[in-house]
Parts: sequence; structure tokens; C-alpha cells
Amino acid sequence: MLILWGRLNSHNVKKVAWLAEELGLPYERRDIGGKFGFTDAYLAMNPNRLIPTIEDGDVVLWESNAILRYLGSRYGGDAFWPADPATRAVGDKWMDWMFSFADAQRDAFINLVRRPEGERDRAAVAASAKVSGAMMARLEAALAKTGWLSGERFGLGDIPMGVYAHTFFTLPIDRPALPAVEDWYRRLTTRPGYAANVMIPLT
Ligand SMILES: N[C@@H](CCC(=O)N[C@@H](CS)C(=O)NCC(=O)O)C(=O)O
Repeated sequence: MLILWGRLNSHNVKKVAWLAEELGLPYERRDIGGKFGFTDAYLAMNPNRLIPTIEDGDVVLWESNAILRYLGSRYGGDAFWPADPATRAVGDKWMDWMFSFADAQRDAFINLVRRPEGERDRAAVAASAKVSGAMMARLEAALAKTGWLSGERFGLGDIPMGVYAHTFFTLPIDRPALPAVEDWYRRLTTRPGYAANVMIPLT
């Protein structure tokens, strides 16, 4: 059975757990990282001291988006790994764009979720919210055209930003009006794998 290593309050672990459920893949998630620390056996699999890592039989893999691509292409068929490279590239670019968005949203997340109230840097939160909102406006333009980040239907390209969108819409920050992004987020919330693994309290 697929083993997913990583605490579930990690954005990058949520992506993989959500995809496993979209694919109907039985898996076992094992807590590691953060307050759980690391073991030597884990660091032998992933020397980066980061989560997630998967074990799928003999395949050991880290880097969350590489894991999504591996699972999607191996188990997802055309819905998760379109044979046409141009169709695949539509969502693929948003997968990697997510890391820029994560950098933008990090200060808001760390201050508002991981720091006690008295230690929060309000200026950093405001700056982070502003850049995140401006980046979301680019998602708005894309979603207004196609409905999904992967194109005409849900796919791998929706997963990384789908995870970060939940944080964006949950943090107590100022947000611009984003009707197409809000509609996409609402559609994501109806997916059982998203509800179970992503729509959990931010910690
Ligand atoms: N590019 C890596 C980033 C992984 C990463 O930064 N993971 C964070 C959690 S989201 C982590 O391992 N933090 C240290 C820890 O949990 O102890 C990936 O996508 O897998």
C-alpha cells in the first residue's frame, strides 16, 4: 500500500493526501516532521529534512509536485495526465506557480496561524496579504476563461493552488473581489478528498 509520510497540517502533504483520495488509492499516512520530528530512517529516504515523502512499493519519492505528477501519471489516466503535452501544460504551469504564491502568502500564514497573538508582525501580514491578493487576481483571469486551472475539467493543475486557496480564504486578511476564484473554491469544497484533507483547521 502507498505510504505517505508527513503531518497533515502541511500544505504540501495535503496536496498528496487529496490526490490519493481523488484517485481512489488506498494509502496510509504517517505523521513526521514539525512537532513529530524526523527519524534516521526517514532522513535516509529524504535527506532534505522536509515532508512529504511517499513509498509506493520500491519507489521512494519526495518533492510534493513530483509526487503528484508520479501518482497522476501512474494511476490517474488521461483525466490526471493528459496524453497531449499542450493540454497537460495548461495545469502544469499552475502547479509550479504555486511555489511563488506560497512565498507570497507565507508571512500572513506564519504570523496569523503559527505565532501567538502578541508576537505577530502586522505589517508583514498586510504586505503578504496584498501580494497574495494581487497574485490571486491572475488566477481570477485564468479561471474566468476555463473554469478549472487544468483547463476544461478538474485535474492535477488544480491541486496545489486548491490547497493554498483554502488558506487564502480562511486567513483573516483583506482580499480583493475574486468571483471566479471563489466559485472555483466553492466547487473544490464539494470534493470529498478536499473536504477531508484540506478543509481542516489551520494549525
Ligand atoms: N518543495 C518541497 C517543500 C517541502 C516543504 O517545505 N515542506 C515543509 C512543510 S509544508 C516542511 O517539511 N517543513 C519542515 C517540517 O515539517 O519539519 C515540496 O514541495 O515537497
